[in-house]
Amino acid sequence: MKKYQFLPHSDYIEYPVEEMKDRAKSFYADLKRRRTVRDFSTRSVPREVIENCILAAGTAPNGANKQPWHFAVVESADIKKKLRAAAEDEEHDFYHRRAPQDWLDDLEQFATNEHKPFLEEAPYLIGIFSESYALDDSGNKEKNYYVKESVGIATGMLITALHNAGLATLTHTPSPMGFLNEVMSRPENEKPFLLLVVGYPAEGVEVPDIKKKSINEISSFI
Ligand code: IYR
Repeated sequence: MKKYQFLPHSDYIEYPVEEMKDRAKSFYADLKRRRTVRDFSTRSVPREVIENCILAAGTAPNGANKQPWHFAVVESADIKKKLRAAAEDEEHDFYHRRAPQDWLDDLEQFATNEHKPFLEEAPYLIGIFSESYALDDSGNKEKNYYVKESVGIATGMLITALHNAGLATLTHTPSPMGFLNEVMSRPENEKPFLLLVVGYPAEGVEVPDIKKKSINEISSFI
């Protein structure tokens, strides 16, 4: 097993306490502005922005540095069309047959439904896949660790990076989403995690008036 060389962590920056407080506060203020939108503009976004946001996501902490993720970025109108058709099929089944009433009740306030025009309208769809195992150059299986945790963290960082760049996202979770492998030509060691819709919000878009839990509700200091 190869051993890493250890180097001084010269990229680390410690901020003076007052600056640390300001940075934490302003980062929260900026992240608080992030909202999921369900209507996207068809305006194009430079590929370079998407690439840098994916590179940022790829810096996520992960099990044994296996980096068990793949980001399949869809630009092709033809693939978007196929994804929309497949997702709408599954979602129709979800909204009209499979979803239990309490789940539908919880979703009602967000006005979601089985129609997914954003899958064709947004300039980018990013299929996020988790590698349940890796394959080496000779096709042998290699173990990955904490795959869901790793991919979940990377996805959060991707959403944050995209927001920071001034783009909106929608975390779309078609269920089941096995069709993503076929439509996006991904191998069987990759499991679809979610589909991230990326672009500018449609003009005049509205978002539900939701509230976030308070610090006391989401944390305890013991
Ligand atoms: N996957 C469906 C339903 C859905 C589920 C949850 I939980 C949401 O927060 C939003 C939607 C869909 O994408 O429409």
